[in-house]
Amino acid sequence: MKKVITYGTFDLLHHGHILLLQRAKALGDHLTVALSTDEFNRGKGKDSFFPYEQRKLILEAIKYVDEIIPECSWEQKIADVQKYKIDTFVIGDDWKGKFDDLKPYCEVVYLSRTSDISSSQIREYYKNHLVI
Ligand code: C2G
Repeated sequence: MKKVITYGTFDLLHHGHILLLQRAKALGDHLTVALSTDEFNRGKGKDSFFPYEQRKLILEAIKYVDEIIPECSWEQKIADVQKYKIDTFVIGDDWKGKFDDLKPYCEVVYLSRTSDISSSQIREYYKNHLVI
């Protein structure tokens, strides 16, 4: 069984996230998502709209996702790859090159980011179109 892992916040889930998860799963038989905790998000300078438990519940409903683990730190990736016997690490190419340190441990794949959508765009839209 070929195991794939990816990491992210996956807030305000949109088609960019789905296309990433779909392509990641297509690279193997089992996809683990390491989901950024709320605390780790704050460290990333992100304040997600949905808290961890709700982002996890939403991801669990996605057919491409087989397992969800918490992402609590930048440094956990090598340990995750070894602990979960991961063959392939996948992430969007907005991170291109940033995780090449994983290459001795697993295949590293950067997939093209979907350009026309982002969670911050969605947040901005609702901020400007909020009708009270
Ligand atoms: N993504 C994408 N297209 C978009 C938006 C996001 O392909 N329009 C991808 C990102 O490249 C990433 C995944 O979807 O692979 C999740 O994106 P985010 O939730 O924004 O995650 P990020 O903040 O990039 O966190 O340790 C790695 C970090 O946790 C990654």
